[in-house]
Amino acid sequence: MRSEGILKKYGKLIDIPDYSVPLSLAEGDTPLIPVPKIVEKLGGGFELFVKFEGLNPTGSFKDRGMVAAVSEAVGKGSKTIICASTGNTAASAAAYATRAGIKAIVLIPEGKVARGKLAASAMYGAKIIQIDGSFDDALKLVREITEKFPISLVNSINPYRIEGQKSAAFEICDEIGKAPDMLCLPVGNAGNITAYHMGFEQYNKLKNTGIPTFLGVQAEGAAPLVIGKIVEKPETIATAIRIGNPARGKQALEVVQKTNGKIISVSDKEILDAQKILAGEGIWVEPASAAGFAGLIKELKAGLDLSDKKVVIVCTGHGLKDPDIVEIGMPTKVKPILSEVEKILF
Ligand code: AN7
Repeated sequence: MRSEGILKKYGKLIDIPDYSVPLSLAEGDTPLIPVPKIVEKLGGGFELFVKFEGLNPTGSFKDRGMVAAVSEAVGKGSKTIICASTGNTAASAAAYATRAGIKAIVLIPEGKVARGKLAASAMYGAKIIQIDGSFDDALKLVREITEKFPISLVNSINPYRIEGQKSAAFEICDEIGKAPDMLCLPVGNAGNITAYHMGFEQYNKLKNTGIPTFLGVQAEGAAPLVIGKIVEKPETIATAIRIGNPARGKQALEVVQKTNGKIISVSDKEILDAQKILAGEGIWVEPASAAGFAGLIKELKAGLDLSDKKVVIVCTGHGLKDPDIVEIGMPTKVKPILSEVEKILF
């Protein structure tokens, strides 16, 4: 039941210390939406589902990990949490901190955070600090700050973030009855890909549900795991994954190696095209969240055979997070008279 939140729903399967003070904003239990019309457009012959993580309480998948990390932090007596963020982690940290009655400090890269995310951090009352640098610079700083001061770090290098985030893999198995054959998802700091893999492995040991092949997708201008080296100045319209030095990059590479998968990159145009196709099904996701789907399209074009397979694309954040990326154009304005409206209707 959605109102439980993931800690209550999955109990001991999510390994956080007993001293934790369990929180909930009723995160998790996001829908797995079949998209058969998209499958037809892509040639047919397989099943495709969207795990719409944008329907979490703060509009992104981060809530799953954050509820676990903040529950642990509060349990050990932390009065302040801190994170570096391209926006979604910040919003989530801010929400759970205020829910728990503690403070959140968020460090964001200058000028590149989508408006919906910044607005959320402000509304939830976080202290927002802009860094004249990248996400990677911000992450380095929060590591230094937490070494010096009694403040809890809630980026995905915090193991409890991964513990919570793996619940999405449980849900997918619960819904389909087993793991899908393939899982496609965007990769930024590589926490989510690490968490999904852990979740599928754990469920497989318990329930023999299997493990999917992972397709991790980065944006071309921020694809350190594809080119094999740190990107000093990452650039992409998918600002959520504008990350040049992923903290869990090594684990992400292990995941794709173990599951016979791969990490590829897609262009900003491919990301925006994929975003539009999903919106055409009534599923509006933020640009980064369309990257997994963009990668799947690219692989299909390159000859990937998915016959009779079940594929899940993880859409990590809601489209409302980043309304500025949408070209709206000026709606036609008319007088409030039926005949005037009729003139432009047909
Ligand atoms: C919508 O909020 O890193 O590979 O600071 O917001 O686990 O990092 C966001 C990442 C994908 C990548 N999709 O996940 C942050 C941040 C969305 C995101 C990712 C992010 P990871």
